[in-house]
Amino acid sequence: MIPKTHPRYESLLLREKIVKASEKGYLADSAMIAHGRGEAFDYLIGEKTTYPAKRAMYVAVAALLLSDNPVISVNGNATALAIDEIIELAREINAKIEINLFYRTDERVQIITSLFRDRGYKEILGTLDDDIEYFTDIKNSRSSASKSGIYTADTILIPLEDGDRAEILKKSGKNIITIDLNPLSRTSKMSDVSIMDNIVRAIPFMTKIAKDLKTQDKKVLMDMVNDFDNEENLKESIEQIKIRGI
Ligand code: PTJ
Repeated sequence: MIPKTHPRYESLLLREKIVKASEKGYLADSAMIAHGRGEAFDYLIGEKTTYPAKRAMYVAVAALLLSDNPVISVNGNATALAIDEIIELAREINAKIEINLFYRTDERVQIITSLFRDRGYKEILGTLDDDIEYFTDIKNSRSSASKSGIYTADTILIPLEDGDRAEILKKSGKNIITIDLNPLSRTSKMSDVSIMDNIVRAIPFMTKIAKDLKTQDKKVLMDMVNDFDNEENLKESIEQIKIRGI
């Protein structure tokens, strides 16, 4: 039991979630390393949502609301840290959710499927019985996607995504939004909108934004998307690390 007075209370709670998920058997072997990397970057930004991240989140939600077939991609870490919040966001923006594992095994897919279905989210995609398509001639799990989900999606939210997989999705012509605490990652650099924030803060904040933006005129949303410069925003995100580090 972690005392609430502990200065690193929130951060330790997240570690506990990751450990429990690992015990349940649905995390990748390297999930804790990925989490630790994220934690280090979060520490550098003071574990708070920065202004450039907020700006990116507004643009991301606008892009998702404008899309015909938006999909939220989930892996082991995202499920462990924010499953309820992801379901809430998906319902708010009318997006699908697809299990998309970098280290895909039937066992992991099965456990994650059950976690979503147990919460009443029956329409989860990327399951063992889903219709799978491949983006490239090389038929491996890196290039696989659900036919009615990521394969035909126009915009995909990919939290904590590996660079190789992000590259395949980008090359297939998708509009890519990432939530990644590392602004220097390949995924952050190649995405159309990169949110340098912790998934546990970003997803609920995006749901709030969606409630607000849903009533906006399409033209306003389109202007938000068109006026956004991801490279510039990432530079500002890196500046935030420098500012807080002084
Ligand atoms: O469940 P799987 O098989 O799909 O595997 C998931 C991991 C995360 C292990 C896999 O995709 C992987 O190896 O990812 P990477 O290449 O380590 O990239 C993960 C990125 O997420 C890193 O840049 C981390 O800094 C970042 N990250 C880690 N935790 C968080 C985070 N970003 C936002 N919020 C976090 N809590």
